[in-house]
Amino acid sequence: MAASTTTARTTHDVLIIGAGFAGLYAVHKFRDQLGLDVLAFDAAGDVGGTWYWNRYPGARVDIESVHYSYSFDEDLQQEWHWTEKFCAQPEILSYLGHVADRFDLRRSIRFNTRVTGLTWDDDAAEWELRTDRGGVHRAKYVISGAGTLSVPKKPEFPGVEDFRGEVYLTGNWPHDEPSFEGRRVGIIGVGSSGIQAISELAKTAGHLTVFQRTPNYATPIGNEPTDPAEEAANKAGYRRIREASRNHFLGVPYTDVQPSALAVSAEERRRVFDDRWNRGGFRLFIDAFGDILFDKAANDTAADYIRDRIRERVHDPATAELLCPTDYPYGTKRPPLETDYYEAYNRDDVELVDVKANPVAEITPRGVRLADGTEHELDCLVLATGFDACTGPLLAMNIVGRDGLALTEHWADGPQTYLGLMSAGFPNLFMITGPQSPSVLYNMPLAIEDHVDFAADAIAHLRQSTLDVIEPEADAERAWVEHTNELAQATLLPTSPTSWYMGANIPGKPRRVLVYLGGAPAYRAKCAEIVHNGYQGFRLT
Ligand code: N01
Repeated sequence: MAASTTTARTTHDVLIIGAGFAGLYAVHKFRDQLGLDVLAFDAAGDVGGTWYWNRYPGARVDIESVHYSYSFDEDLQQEWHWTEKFCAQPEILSYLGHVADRFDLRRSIRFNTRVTGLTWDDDAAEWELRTDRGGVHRAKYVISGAGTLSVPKKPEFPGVEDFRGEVYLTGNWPHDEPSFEGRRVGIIGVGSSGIQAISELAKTAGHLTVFQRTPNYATPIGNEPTDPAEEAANKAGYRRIREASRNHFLGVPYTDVQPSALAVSAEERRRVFDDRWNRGGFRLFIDAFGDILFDKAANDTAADYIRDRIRERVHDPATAELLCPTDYPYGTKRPPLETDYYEAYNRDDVELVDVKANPVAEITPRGVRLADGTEHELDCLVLATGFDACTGPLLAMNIVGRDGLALTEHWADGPQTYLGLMSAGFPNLFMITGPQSPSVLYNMPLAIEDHVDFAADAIAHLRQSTLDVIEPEADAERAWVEHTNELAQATLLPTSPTSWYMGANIPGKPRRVLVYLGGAPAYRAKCAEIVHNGYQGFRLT
């Protein structure tokens, strides 16, 4: 993709940050449906957003592709064919490329262009956006589609720059696929990325060393090739499927959840867990019993079940025990989905190293040295160590709002938003799937469409009313922050010591819930009510 070379000063109606699911839909919505003059930016060389960067072996969606896709255009959803139930990264990237072609979106996007600053000009009532290519662009409205899991956590291991082998970040994987054939590979991190990568790396590496700090509750994804009959039925019923998805907590049309794991017999519980385990996806987490995320005793039944299944799959009992999470409830860290993950540890050439008991002390030129002095010699090191989630992408852009207020200052104690969409003091800046919205706990493409539609309706409303500015009232923002915190306190989430949901994976990051835990339907109803009441809680001027 040819990069734009302009350092020009330009003015538009809407500036859009990102060319992933959010940015692409925003370009289409504002340019083609509202008829506005838009310009978008992405640091990447082409469209794709998170699916552009996360191209590590095994990268795959964990919500069924038929659901994890745009719903805004009937022809698009009818014409596209997914080859698998849960598609791998290259296919998702092709899909986003197809969307860009179909709606001719690339002509409105400057690629290889990173947004380095965004400042509100109160006199002109518009934003000034600066890029690393020297561009200065102005617009009344800014849509951030900068993503939620798009800023990889900085490597926190001393000596990493002196390692003589190759270092790869799952969240910023090279385009030329590295070869691991016959090589000594180490990987740090067993979250969703690590687990997907380990399952694949185990097949090719000469020797794979997995450095695990906190084991995870991974359950089967249940991937399979697309069944033509099922595809035809899905396409015929897409309208109903999307409606059911939008009325579900997680944005998927699952319907079998029972109220309580504690209200049924042990046999019935086992039957439900077996059924969800065998069908795969997030069913065991979200479609088994409704109290798993809220009641520790209910959660224990699911956690015990998963641990039993891990022990069945891993031959060496000591390794199996090391892979069993014991010190945090199931689902309080994002549960990964897997294919043959646990079986990888039955191979002679895969070794599991416990870096909770014996932490990584440093990266040496030859490999990884642990606190007790043991050194693991490696040719390649893969860091699957996660992201500065939800707030990181926004705080990285040097955003300065009304009266010189920096977003970093306003959010010093954690994100302050209204609806997870706007922040007081930052007028006309819409943060698509921002912190304190359902975002990563909602099917992302649908969450994105809802937010972009909200922003488009708000802007259309302003224009019809010959108004210029929408901004949350400070009281409404305070109440929303309180509400999201209260919702989190009613769940088991705050009990996890390292979950990125709570900002707990980044040293020094305030421990605040980063997602809205009331579920997508309640959130959508709240947004609709606010609009119905004349954008209640927003100041329109
Ligand atoms: O990151 P993570 P991720 N020493 O934060 C370990 C989405 N996603 O990239 O738990 C040793 O989950 C850390 O250990 P601990 C999905 O929402 C989706 O895997 O902090 N270890 C943990 O094991 C997901 O939740 C898909 O003790 C260190 C790991 O690194 C989110 O992205 C695929 C360490 C980080 O796990 C993030 O997933 C991939 C240290 N100093 C991602 N620092 C799909 O399937 C960190 N770790 C769609």
